[in-house]
Amino acid sequence: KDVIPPLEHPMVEKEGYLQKAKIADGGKKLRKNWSTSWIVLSGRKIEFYKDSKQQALPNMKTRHNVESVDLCGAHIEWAKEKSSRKSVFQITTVSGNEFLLQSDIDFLILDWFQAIKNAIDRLPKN
Ligand code: I3S
Repeated sequence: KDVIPPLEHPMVEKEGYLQKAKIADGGKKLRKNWSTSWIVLSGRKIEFYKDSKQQALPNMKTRHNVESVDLCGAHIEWAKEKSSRKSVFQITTVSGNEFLLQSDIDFLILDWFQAIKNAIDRLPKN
C-alpha cells in the first residue's frame, strides 16, 4: 500500500529539541523565559511544540499549544549580546515576533542556524 504523508506535515526538513525563549510578540517585548521545545522546520515555517509526541497528535486538540512561525521575510542572526548562554541566535518575523534559540551542542546549533537561514533565503521576502 502507498503511504500518504499527512497534509499537516508537508516536507519536514529538520526537527529536534532546542532551548527556546520568545522575547517579543508583535513588537512588544516579553519577559525572557527559556524552555525546551520540539522544533519542526518545513517549507516556509517553523513550528514549536512542547515535545515530539505532541507533533503526532490530531491537529484540533493541540493547535493552541503549537506556535507556528512564518519564515517569509524573517531575519536570522547570532545574538551573543541577548543572553549569557553560548550559541544563541535570534529569529525575527515580519509580524514582530522574536525568538531566541540555543543549544550547548555546537554542531547541532550550527546545523539549525544554517537550515533556517537556507529556508529563509529560498523564500520570497514578502
Ligand atoms: O536577559 P535577561 O533578562 O538577563 O534573561 C534572564 C532572565 O530571563 C532570567 O529569568 P528572570 O527574568 O525570571 O530572572 C532567566 O532565568 C535567565 O535564563 C535569563 O538569562 P540568560 O542569560 O539565560 O538568557
